[in-house]
Amino acid sequence: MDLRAALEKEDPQVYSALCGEEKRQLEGMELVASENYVSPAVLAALGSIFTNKYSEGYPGKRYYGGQKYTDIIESLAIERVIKLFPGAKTANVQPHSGCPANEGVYHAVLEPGDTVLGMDLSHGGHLSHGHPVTKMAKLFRFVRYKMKDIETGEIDYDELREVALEEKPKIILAGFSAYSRELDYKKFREIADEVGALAMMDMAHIAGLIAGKQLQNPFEFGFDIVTSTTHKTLRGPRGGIILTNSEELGGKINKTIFPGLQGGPHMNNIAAKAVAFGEADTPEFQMYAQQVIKNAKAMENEFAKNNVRMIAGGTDNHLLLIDAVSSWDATGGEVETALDKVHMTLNKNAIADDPRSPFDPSGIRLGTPAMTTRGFTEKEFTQVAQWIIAVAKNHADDAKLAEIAEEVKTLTARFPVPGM
Ligand code: DSN
Repeated sequence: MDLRAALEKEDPQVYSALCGEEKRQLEGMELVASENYVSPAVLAALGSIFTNKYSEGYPGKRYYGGQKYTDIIESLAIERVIKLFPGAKTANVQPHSGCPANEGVYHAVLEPGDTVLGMDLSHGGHLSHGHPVTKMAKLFRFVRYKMKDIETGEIDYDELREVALEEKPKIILAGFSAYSRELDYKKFREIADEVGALAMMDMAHIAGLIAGKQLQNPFEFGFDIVTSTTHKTLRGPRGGIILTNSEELGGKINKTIFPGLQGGPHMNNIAAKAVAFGEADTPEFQMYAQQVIKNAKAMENEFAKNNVRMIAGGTDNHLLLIDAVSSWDATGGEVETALDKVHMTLNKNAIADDPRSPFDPSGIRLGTPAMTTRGFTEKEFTQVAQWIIAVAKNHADDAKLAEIAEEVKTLTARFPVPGM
Protein backbone atom coordinates (compact mmCIF):
# COMPACT_ATOMS: atom_id res chain seq x y z
CA MET A 1 0.00 0.00 0.00
CA ASP A 2 1.22 3.52 -0.78
CA LEU A 3 1.20 5.08 2.70
CA ARG A 4 1.85 8.61 1.46
CA ALA A 5 -1.03 8.46 -1.00
CA ALA A 6 -3.29 7.19 1.80
CA LEU A 7 -2.33 10.11 4.02
CA GLU A 8 -2.78 12.64 1.23
CA LYS A 9 -6.26 11.31 0.49
CA GLU A 10 -7.46 10.99 4.07
CA ASP A 11 -5.91 14.04 5.73
CA PRO A 12 -4.73 16.79 3.37
CA GLN A 13 -3.91 19.14 6.28
CA VAL A 14 -1.47 16.75 7.94
CA TYR A 15 -0.12 15.74 4.52
CA SER A 16 0.51 19.36 3.60
CA ALA A 17 2.43 19.98 6.85
CA LEU A 18 4.47 16.82 6.18
CA CYS A 19 5.37 18.07 2.70
CA GLY A 20 6.36 21.46 4.16
CA GLU A 21 8.61 19.82 6.75
CA GLU A 22 10.20 17.62 4.07
CA LYS A 23 11.03 20.70 2.01
CA ARG A 24 12.44 22.44 5.09
CA GLN A 25 14.64 19.45 5.93
CA LEU A 26 15.77 19.07 2.32
CA GLU A 27 16.65 22.70 1.64
CA GLY A 28 17.89 23.48 5.13
CA MET A 29 21.18 22.78 6.82
CA GLU A 30 20.50 20.98 10.10
CA LEU A 31 23.10 21.93 12.68
CA VAL A 32 21.16 21.26 15.91
CA ALA A 33 23.70 19.13 17.81
CA SER A 34 21.07 16.66 19.03
CA GLU A 35 19.36 15.98 15.69
CA ASN A 36 19.99 13.50 12.90
CA TYR A 37 18.36 11.83 9.87
CA VAL A 38 17.23 8.21 10.28
CA SER A 39 17.59 5.61 7.54
CA PRO A 40 14.66 4.48 5.37
CA ALA A 41 14.71 1.13 7.25
CA VAL A 42 14.31 2.90 10.62
CA LEU A 43 11.47 5.00 9.17
CA ALA A 44 9.77 1.87 7.82
CA ALA A 45 9.86 0.15 11.23
CA LEU A 46 8.66 3.29 12.98
CA GLY A 47 5.73 3.75 10.61
CA SER A 48 4.74 0.07 10.82
CA ILE A 49 1.76 -1.85 12.19
CA PHE A 50 3.73 -2.61 15.37
CA THR A 51 2.10 0.62 16.56
CA ASN A 52 -1.18 -1.33 16.84
CA LYS A 53 0.01 -3.67 19.57
CA TYR A 54 -0.09 -3.47 23.38
CA SER A 55 2.74 -5.41 25.09
CA GLU A 56 2.88 -4.56 28.81
CA GLY A 57 5.64 -6.57 30.43
CA TYR A 58 8.84 -7.88 28.90
CA PRO A 59 9.69 -10.60 26.34
CA GLY A 60 8.30 -13.94 27.54
CA LYS A 61 6.29 -12.34 30.35
CA ARG A 62 3.50 -10.13 29.05
CA TYR A 63 0.04 -9.22 30.25
CA TYR A 64 -1.71 -9.50 26.86
CA GLY A 65 -1.85 -12.24 24.22
CA GLY A 66 -0.49 -12.10 20.68
CA GLN A 67 3.13 -11.40 21.55
CA LYS A 68 5.01 -13.75 19.22
CA TYR A 69 6.47 -10.96 17.06
CA THR A 70 6.74 -8.20 19.67
CA ASP A 71 8.85 -10.60 21.75
CA ILE A 72 11.11 -11.14 18.74
CA ILE A 73 11.70 -7.43 18.14
CA GLU A 74 12.18 -6.44 21.78
CA SER A 75 14.62 -9.34 22.31
CA LEU A 76 16.52 -8.30 19.18
CA ALA A 77 16.72 -4.69 20.38
CA ILE A 78 18.03 -5.82 23.79
CA GLU A 79 20.63 -8.23 22.34
CA ARG A 80 21.85 -5.71 19.79
CA VAL A 81 22.22 -2.78 22.17
CA ILE A 82 24.09 -4.92 24.73
CA LYS A 83 26.52 -5.95 21.97
CA LEU A 84 26.95 -2.33 20.91
CA PHE A 85 28.17 -1.21 24.36
CA PRO A 86 30.54 -3.90 25.69
CA GLY A 87 30.32 -4.27 29.46
CA ALA A 88 26.56 -3.76 29.53
CA LYS A 89 24.77 -6.81 30.96
CA THR A 90 21.14 -5.65 30.93
CA ALA A 91 19.17 -3.30 28.72
CA ASN A 92 15.73 -1.78 29.04
CA VAL A 93 14.64 -0.48 25.63
CA GLN A 94 11.17 0.72 26.68
CA PRO A 95 11.75 4.30 27.99
CA HIS A 96 9.87 6.69 25.75
CA SER A 97 12.82 9.10 25.76
CA GLY A 98 15.82 10.37 27.71
CA CYS A 99 14.01 12.10 30.60
CA PRO A 100 11.88 9.02 31.46
CA ALA A 101 15.06 6.90 31.24
CA ASN A 102 16.84 9.11 33.80
CA GLU A 103 13.74 9.31 35.99
CA GLY A 104 13.48 5.52 35.84
CA VAL A 105 17.00 5.20 37.23
CA TYR A 106 16.38 7.70 40.05
CA HIS A 107 13.21 5.89 41.12
CA ALA A 108 14.92 2.49 40.92
CA VAL A 109 17.93 3.24 43.11
CA LEU A 110 17.04 6.26 45.28
CA GLU A 111 14.68 6.93 48.18
CA PRO A 112 12.98 10.35 48.40
CA GLY A 113 15.48 12.87 49.77
CA ASP A 114 18.55 10.98 48.52
CA THR A 115 21.30 12.96 46.83
CA VAL A 116 22.60 12.95 43.24
CA LEU A 117 25.78 14.78 42.21
CA GLY A 118 25.48 15.97 38.59
CA MET A 119 26.84 18.60 36.23
CA ASP A 120 25.55 22.16 36.52
CA LEU A 121 23.09 22.96 33.69
CA SER A 122 24.91 26.10 32.54
CA HIS A 123 28.20 24.15 32.45
CA GLY A 124 26.69 21.55 30.11
CA GLY A 125 24.37 19.34 32.23
CA HIS A 126 20.76 18.53 31.36
CA LEU A 127 17.37 19.49 32.82
CA SER A 128 16.74 15.84 33.73
CA HIS A 129 19.86 15.90 35.92
CA GLY A 130 17.74 17.60 38.54
CA HIS A 131 17.28 21.20 37.47
CA PRO A 132 15.12 22.98 40.10
CA VAL A 133 12.24 23.39 37.60
CA THR A 134 11.82 19.60 37.33
CA LYS A 135 9.58 17.37 39.45
CA MET A 136 12.59 15.14 40.19
CA ALA A 137 14.23 18.04 42.03
CA LYS A 138 11.25 18.08 44.40
CA LEU A 139 11.75 14.40 45.25
CA PHE A 140 15.51 14.04 45.35
CA ARG A 141 18.41 16.37 46.26
CA PHE A 142 20.65 17.39 43.38
CA VAL A 143 24.06 18.93 44.04
CA ARG A 144 26.45 20.19 41.40
CA TYR A 145 29.93 20.13 39.93
CA LYS A 146 31.25 22.48 37.26
CA MET A 147 34.15 23.03 34.86
CA LYS A 148 37.34 24.25 36.52
CA ASP A 149 38.42 26.21 33.48
CA ILE A 150 35.89 27.37 30.89
CA GLU A 151 38.66 27.98 28.37
CA THR A 152 39.82 24.31 28.38
CA GLY A 153 36.61 22.64 29.54
CA GLU A 154 38.39 20.62 32.20
CA ILE A 155 35.95 19.46 34.85
CA ASP A 156 36.87 20.41 38.39
CA TYR A 157 37.43 16.89 39.68
CA ASP A 158 38.87 18.21 43.00
CA GLU A 159 35.65 20.12 43.64
CA LEU A 160 33.61 17.12 42.50
CA ARG A 161 35.42 14.95 45.07
CA GLU A 162 35.03 17.52 47.85
CA VAL A 163 31.29 17.87 47.18
CA ALA A 164 30.96 14.08 47.03
CA LEU A 165 32.75 13.63 50.38
CA GLU A 166 30.56 16.27 51.98
CA GLU A 167 27.18 15.42 50.43
CA LYS A 168 27.48 11.60 50.22
CA PRO A 169 25.48 11.22 46.98
CA LYS A 170 23.94 7.86 46.11
CA ILE A 171 24.61 8.57 42.40
CA ILE A 172 27.46 10.41 40.76
CA LEU A 173 26.11 11.39 37.36
CA ALA A 174 28.38 12.04 34.39
CA GLY A 175 26.98 13.25 31.09
CA PHE A 176 25.73 16.38 29.43
CA SER A 177 23.81 18.03 26.64
CA ALA A 178 26.13 20.98 25.95
CA TYR A 179 29.71 19.95 26.73
CA SER A 180 32.33 19.31 24.10
CA ARG A 181 35.15 17.47 25.87
CA GLU A 182 35.85 13.81 26.67
CA LEU A 183 35.22 12.81 30.30
CA ASP A 184 37.68 11.24 32.74
CA TYR A 185 35.51 8.21 33.59
CA LYS A 186 38.28 6.71 35.73
CA LYS A 187 38.18 9.71 38.06
CA PHE A 188 34.37 9.58 38.27
CA ARG A 189 34.59 5.89 39.19
CA GLU A 190 37.30 6.44 41.81
CA ILE A 191 35.32 9.20 43.52
CA ALA A 192 32.12 7.14 43.39
CA ASP A 193 33.98 4.23 45.02
CA GLU A 194 35.39 6.50 47.72
CA VAL A 195 31.92 7.64 48.78
CA GLY A 196 30.02 4.41 47.99
CA ALA A 197 27.97 5.93 45.14
CA LEU A 198 26.74 4.41 41.90
CA ALA A 199 28.50 5.77 38.80
CA MET A 200 25.94 6.71 36.15
CA MET A 201 26.51 8.17 32.69
CA ASP A 202 23.90 9.92 30.54
CA MET A 203 25.51 9.38 27.12
CA ALA A 204 22.53 10.73 25.12
CA HIS A 205 24.61 13.13 23.04
CA ILE A 206 27.55 10.86 22.34
CA ALA A 207 26.03 7.35 22.25
CA GLY A 208 26.70 7.04 18.51
CA LEU A 209 30.30 8.15 18.96
CA ILE A 210 30.80 5.52 21.68
CA ALA A 211 29.02 2.83 19.64
CA GLY A 212 31.15 3.88 16.66
CA LYS A 213 34.28 3.38 18.81
CA GLN A 214 35.46 6.99 18.57
CA LEU A 215 34.91 7.92 22.22
CA GLN A 216 35.48 5.90 25.40
CA ASN A 217 32.84 3.51 26.72
CA PRO A 218 31.98 4.23 30.39
CA PHE A 219 31.35 0.51 31.09
CA GLU A 220 35.05 -0.10 30.45
CA PHE A 221 35.74 2.07 33.53
CA GLY A 222 33.28 0.17 35.72
CA PHE A 223 30.24 2.43 35.39
CA ASP A 224 27.09 0.86 36.86
CA ILE A 225 24.34 2.52 34.81
CA VAL A 226 24.30 4.20 31.41
CA THR A 227 21.24 5.96 29.98
CA SER A 228 20.73 7.41 26.54
CA THR A 229 18.36 8.68 23.94
CA THR A 230 18.44 6.77 20.67
CA HIS A 231 17.91 9.59 18.18
CA LYS A 232 20.98 11.82 18.41
CA THR A 233 24.41 10.60 17.24
CA LEU A 234 23.05 7.02 17.51
CA ARG A 235 20.75 7.86 14.56
CA GLY A 236 17.72 5.85 15.62
CA PRO A 237 14.09 6.77 16.32
CA ARG A 238 13.23 9.16 19.16
CA GLY A 239 13.42 7.09 22.33
CA GLY A 240 15.37 6.10 25.42
CA ILE A 241 17.37 3.16 26.83
CA ILE A 242 18.84 2.17 30.19
CA LEU A 243 21.85 -0.16 30.34
CA THR A 244 23.40 -1.60 33.50
CA ASN A 245 26.36 -3.78 34.38
CA SER A 246 24.44 -6.11 36.74
CA GLU A 247 21.36 -8.32 36.70
CA GLU A 248 20.37 -6.93 40.10
CA LEU A 249 20.32 -3.31 38.91
CA GLY A 250 18.70 -4.31 35.63
CA GLY A 251 15.91 -6.11 37.50
CA LYS A 252 15.20 -3.04 39.68
CA ILE A 253 15.15 -0.81 36.61
CA ASN A 254 12.81 -3.11 34.67
CA LYS A 255 10.28 -3.03 37.53
CA THR A 256 10.56 0.75 37.75
CA ILE A 257 9.94 1.36 34.04
CA PHE A 258 7.03 -1.12 33.88
CA PRO A 259 4.81 -1.13 35.88
CA GLY A 260 6.40 1.71 37.88
CA LEU A 261 6.39 4.59 35.44
CA GLN A 262 5.12 3.53 32.02
CA GLY A 263 2.32 1.38 30.65
CA GLY A 264 2.47 -0.27 27.23
CA PRO A 265 5.78 0.07 25.40
CA HIS A 266 5.67 1.63 21.93
CA MET A 267 6.51 -1.45 19.91
CA ASN A 268 6.88 0.37 16.57
CA ASN A 269 9.51 2.49 18.27
CA ILE A 270 11.25 -0.55 19.73
CA ALA A 271 11.27 -2.16 16.26
CA ALA A 272 12.94 0.99 14.91
CA LYS A 273 15.44 0.95 17.80
CA ALA A 274 16.36 -2.65 16.91
CA VAL A 275 17.01 -1.60 13.30
CA ALA A 276 19.12 1.38 14.37
CA PHE A 277 21.19 -0.73 16.81
CA GLY A 278 21.88 -3.17 13.97
CA GLU A 279 22.94 -0.30 11.69
CA ALA A 280 25.25 1.11 14.37
CA ASP A 281 27.08 -2.21 14.69
CA THR A 282 28.77 -1.90 11.28
CA PRO A 283 32.11 -0.62 9.91
CA GLU A 284 30.15 2.00 7.93
CA PHE A 285 28.75 3.43 11.15
CA GLN A 286 32.24 3.58 12.68
CA MET A 287 33.38 5.61 9.68
CA TYR A 288 30.34 7.85 10.11
CA ALA A 289 31.17 8.45 13.80
CA GLN A 290 34.79 9.22 12.89
CA GLN A 291 33.68 11.71 10.24
CA VAL A 292 31.28 13.42 12.70
CA ILE A 293 34.27 14.26 14.92
CA LYS A 294 36.57 15.23 12.01
CA ASN A 295 33.88 17.61 10.80
CA ALA A 296 33.49 19.21 14.23
CA LYS A 297 37.28 19.63 14.34
CA ALA A 298 37.21 21.32 10.92
CA MET A 299 34.75 23.89 12.27
CA GLU A 300 36.84 24.31 15.42
CA ASN A 301 39.91 25.14 13.26
CA GLU A 302 38.00 27.70 11.21
CA PHE A 303 36.48 29.33 14.28
CA ALA A 304 39.89 29.45 16.01
CA LYS A 305 41.45 31.14 12.95
CA ASN A 306 38.75 33.79 13.19
CA ASN A 307 39.12 34.40 16.94
CA VAL A 308 35.69 32.99 17.77
CA ARG A 309 35.38 32.24 21.50
CA MET A 310 34.55 28.55 21.91
CA ILE A 311 33.55 27.36 25.37
CA ALA A 312 36.02 24.66 26.46
CA GLY A 313 38.37 25.96 23.76
CA GLY A 314 37.05 23.58 21.09
CA THR A 315 35.71 20.05 20.87
CA ASP A 316 36.48 16.34 21.24
CA ASN A 317 33.02 15.26 20.10
CA HIS A 318 30.26 16.34 17.71
CA LEU A 319 29.33 19.71 19.19
CA LEU A 320 30.61 23.23 19.68
CA LEU A 321 29.38 25.87 22.07
CA ILE A 322 30.19 29.45 21.07
CA ASP A 323 30.08 32.65 23.06
CA ALA A 324 28.26 34.82 20.50
CA VAL A 325 28.28 37.98 22.61
CA SER A 326 32.08 38.01 23.03
CA SER A 327 32.77 36.81 19.50
CA TRP A 328 30.40 38.99 17.49
CA ASP A 329 28.63 41.34 19.88
CA ALA A 330 25.36 39.54 19.04
CA THR A 331 23.17 37.51 21.40
CA GLY A 332 22.54 33.79 20.94
CA GLY A 333 18.95 34.60 19.97
CA GLU A 334 20.01 37.14 17.33
CA VAL A 335 22.44 34.69 15.74
CA GLU A 336 19.88 31.83 15.81
CA THR A 337 17.25 34.04 14.11
CA ALA A 338 19.66 35.31 11.46
CA LEU A 339 20.81 31.74 10.71
CA ASP A 340 17.18 30.63 10.35
CA LYS A 341 16.87 33.23 7.58
CA VAL A 342 19.68 31.52 5.65
CA HIS A 343 18.20 28.01 6.25
CA MET A 344 20.86 27.03 8.81
CA THR A 345 19.26 25.63 11.97
CA LEU A 346 20.91 25.51 15.38
CA ASN A 347 19.96 26.62 18.89
CA LYS A 348 20.74 29.53 21.15
CA ASN A 349 22.30 28.16 24.33
CA ALA A 350 23.44 29.37 27.74
CA ILE A 351 27.18 29.44 28.30
CA ALA A 352 28.81 28.68 31.66
CA ASP A 353 27.44 30.97 34.41
CA ASP A 354 25.63 32.96 31.72
CA PRO A 355 24.50 36.38 32.99
CA ARG A 356 21.77 36.52 30.30
CA SER A 357 18.26 35.01 30.36
CA PRO A 358 17.77 31.48 28.95
CA PHE A 359 15.33 33.02 26.45
CA ASP A 360 18.14 35.03 24.86
CA PRO A 361 21.39 33.64 26.24
CA SER A 362 24.96 34.52 25.26
CA GLY A 363 25.74 31.44 23.22
CA ILE A 364 24.87 29.16 20.33
CA ARG A 365 25.27 25.37 20.21
CA LEU A 366 25.84 23.51 16.96
CA GLY A 367 26.82 20.03 15.88
CA THR A 368 27.79 17.86 12.94
CA PRO A 369 25.75 14.59 13.22
CA ALA A 370 22.92 15.42 10.80
CA MET A 371 24.88 16.98 7.95
CA THR A 372 27.55 14.27 8.23
CA THR A 373 24.76 11.75 7.58
CA ARG A 374 23.97 13.71 4.40
CA GLY A 375 27.59 13.43 3.31
CA PHE A 376 29.26 16.68 4.40
CA THR A 377 33.02 16.39 5.01
CA GLU A 378 35.63 18.79 6.39
CA LYS A 379 35.46 20.92 3.20
CA GLU A 380 31.73 21.65 3.57
CA PHE A 381 31.98 22.18 7.34
CA THR A 382 34.80 24.72 6.88
CA GLN A 383 32.41 26.59 4.60
CA VAL A 384 29.62 26.21 7.21
CA ALA A 385 31.83 27.86 9.85
CA GLN A 386 32.63 30.72 7.45
CA TRP A 387 28.92 31.26 6.79
CA ILE A 388 28.12 31.23 10.51
CA ILE A 389 30.74 33.91 11.10
CA ALA A 390 29.44 36.00 8.16
CA VAL A 391 25.82 35.66 9.31
CA ALA A 392 26.63 36.53 12.92
CA LYS A 393 28.62 39.60 11.88
CA ASN A 394 25.85 40.72 9.49
CA HIS A 395 22.85 39.54 11.50
CA ALA A 396 20.93 42.79 10.88
CA ASP A 397 21.77 43.04 7.15
CA ASP A 398 18.90 41.33 5.30
CA ALA A 399 20.44 41.83 1.83
CA LYS A 400 23.64 40.05 2.89
CA LEU A 401 21.61 37.28 4.57
CA ALA A 402 19.57 36.75 1.37
CA GLU A 403 22.81 36.32 -0.59
CA ILE A 404 24.11 33.70 1.86
CA ALA A 405 20.72 31.93 1.88
CA GLU A 406 21.03 31.23 -1.87
CA GLU A 407 24.55 29.85 -1.43
CA VAL A 408 23.39 27.59 1.44
CA LYS A 409 20.51 26.21 -0.63
CA THR A 410 22.80 25.48 -3.59
CA LEU A 411 25.18 23.48 -1.39
CA THR A 412 22.56 21.50 0.57
CA ALA A 413 20.72 20.58 -2.67
CA ARG A 414 23.75 18.45 -3.60
CA PHE A 415 23.37 16.28 -0.46
CA PRO A 416 20.20 14.16 -0.33
CA VAL A 417 18.25 13.43 2.86
CA PRO A 418 17.92 9.68 3.59
CA GLY A 419 14.35 8.48 3.18
CA MET A 420 13.23 11.36 0.93
N1 DSN B 1 16.79 18.49 23.69
C1 DSN B 1 18.03 17.74 23.78
C2 DSN B 1 19.19 18.50 23.26
O1 DSN B 1 19.00 19.26 22.35
O2 DSN B 1 20.30 18.32 23.74
C3 DSN B 1 18.30 17.24 25.14
O3 DSN B 1 17.17 16.73 25.72
